[in-house]
Amino acid sequence: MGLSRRDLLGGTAKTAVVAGMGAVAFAGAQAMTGARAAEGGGKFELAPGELDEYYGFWSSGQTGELRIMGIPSMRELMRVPVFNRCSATGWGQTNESLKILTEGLLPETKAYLAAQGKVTYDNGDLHHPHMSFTDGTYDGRYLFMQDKANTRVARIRCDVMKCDKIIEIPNAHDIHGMRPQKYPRTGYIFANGEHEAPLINDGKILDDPSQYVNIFTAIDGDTMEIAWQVIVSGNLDNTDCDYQGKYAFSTSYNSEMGTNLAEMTANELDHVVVFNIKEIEAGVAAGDYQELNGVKVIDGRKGQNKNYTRYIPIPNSPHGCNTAPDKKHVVINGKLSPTVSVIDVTKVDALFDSDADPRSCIVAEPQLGLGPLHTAFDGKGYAYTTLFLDSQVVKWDIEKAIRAFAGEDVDPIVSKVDVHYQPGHNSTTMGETAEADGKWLISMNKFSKDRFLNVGPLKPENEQLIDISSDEMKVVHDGPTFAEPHDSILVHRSKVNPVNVWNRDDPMWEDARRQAEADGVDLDWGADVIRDGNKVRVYMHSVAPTFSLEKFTVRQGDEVTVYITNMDDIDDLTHGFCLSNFGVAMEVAPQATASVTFVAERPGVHWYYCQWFCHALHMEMRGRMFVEPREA
Ligand code: CUK
Ligand code: CUA
Repeated sequence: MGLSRRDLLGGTAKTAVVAGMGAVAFAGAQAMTGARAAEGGGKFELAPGELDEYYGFWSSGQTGELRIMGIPSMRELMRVPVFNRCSATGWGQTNESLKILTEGLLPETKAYLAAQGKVTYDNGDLHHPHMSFTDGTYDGRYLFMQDKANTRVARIRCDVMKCDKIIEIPNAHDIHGMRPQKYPRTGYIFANGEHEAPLINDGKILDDPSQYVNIFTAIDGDTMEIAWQVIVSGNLDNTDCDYQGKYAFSTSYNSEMGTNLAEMTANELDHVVVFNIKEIEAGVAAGDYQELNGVKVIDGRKGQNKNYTRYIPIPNSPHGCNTAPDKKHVVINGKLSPTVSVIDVTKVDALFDSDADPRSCIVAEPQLGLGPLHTAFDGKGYAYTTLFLDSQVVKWDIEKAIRAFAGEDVDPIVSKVDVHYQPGHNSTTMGETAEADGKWLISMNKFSKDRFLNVGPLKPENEQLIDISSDEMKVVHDGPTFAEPHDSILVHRSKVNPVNVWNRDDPMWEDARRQAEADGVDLDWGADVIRDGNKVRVYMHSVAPTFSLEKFTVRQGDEVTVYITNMDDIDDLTHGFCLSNFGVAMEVAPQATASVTFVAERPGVHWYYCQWFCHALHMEMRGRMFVEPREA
């Protein structure tokens, strides 16, 4: 332990020392050397060996994984499989990952999948990754993310950067907007069901939209259990919450509850739903709910005369919902309206305490340009809104927008910059926390068109790095990404502290630990083959460049489980286990255990090999599985 892989491989000791020292070292002697600087801003291209100042946590859309980027260099650092399958790491194949991918599924989903010969979904549509908060800023514990495709919410542990929980949300359909509670801590994860369906969707009601509903869900981020749900009027798109722990806000582009484009866009005004967290908790405590699929469901629809929700009218089809780091304002992005609507959270109490006009909490509604989708912030009073149709980002002054709304003759728009092309989300460094620092903005553009070498009809997305350190925004870097990230967060590296080596006591392989104990085998240093009827359990450890078993024998038709424990404890010394022609492959990082189960239906000699380059003798790190043919 403590020995760096970099030292082992003969890398320069100096680089390793600098890397370990963190931000302070970079601010000094190394700054600007060999790096390109944006005029007026910080450097954005790092010299070899230099580390980024920020982690970028990226959604991947329908790819279903989470990606970790370095910002400002825009280098992709890692991919963390979540809702997808991963050929490299064995996610979706190892017993450890299958447990996470299956244990949170609803019974009817398991039955549906079983009928397809599957145990879990293969796809996911991950739009919104967000970190857990304590006291209004990131705390480095967890990342949470949703799956629009199959109505799930997942959690990643930031200590190891692996997914540890996935739950399917009952009663709701297609989770889209999702945010963690900012204050006092996370706490709740708020999750929007976007698509309308009957509350009990068993086929008795079909083409009768008057009986469809949408569901807002609060999940306990610590236990990953559902705390409560609220039935709303209209649909739910994006969501965010305040810095007081009192309210969550969700946009609705289909207040009409239409089922086609014309119906969904019919009304001049849609709305934002305000959820009163304390009132909902009190309602649940008082028993004012129905229990559906084991979840307490509150009725927060219009006309209930309850204090669970309020509906604020907003111009046609709002989309993004973004709370400013001033802890006071929430920006609702107009999409079909060229405006954004600014809610003052201190004026929201009045909506619940009296019969105040629900729009009395709107304190600004500046006209910014065509197709405002999402807004980010710099902590200096400025907001940055993407204009999808104009292919621009607009920088505007929140205070001036409020004064203009009150009748003063001031223009809130500071500047605009062209982006390439059609931006959706944007994010700023620490911008969704109270510690927004206003250094960098990422514009996540849906179309790249001519910006990269042509790769055929399917083009990458284009994510652009923009220097926002001065009034004039400067696009300084184009970054292609694949299909298709929606959202990202930019987290200062001081907030994130992953380990280099797993702890042998990690709960990730609890089942393997229990099984080894039952088999009387040492999981750490095992080299054992246990037969249990037609089930065979093979325990091996790996130390570069060998597996502890150079061969083992099973019979055709046996159900074989192979447990591999990587007893190397040097950082970056990952091994793998690939059983060729069996479709079996998995990652085993330092001090981890991973296991995989398959049926040995192929007689003969089959090689297993280490598929993670670990040593000069990595090619030799292999062994044989003998499968004795079934007796005729
Ligand atoms: S949504 Cu994609 S651009 Cu799913 Cu956050 Cu707005
Ligand atoms: Cu072990 Cu390659």
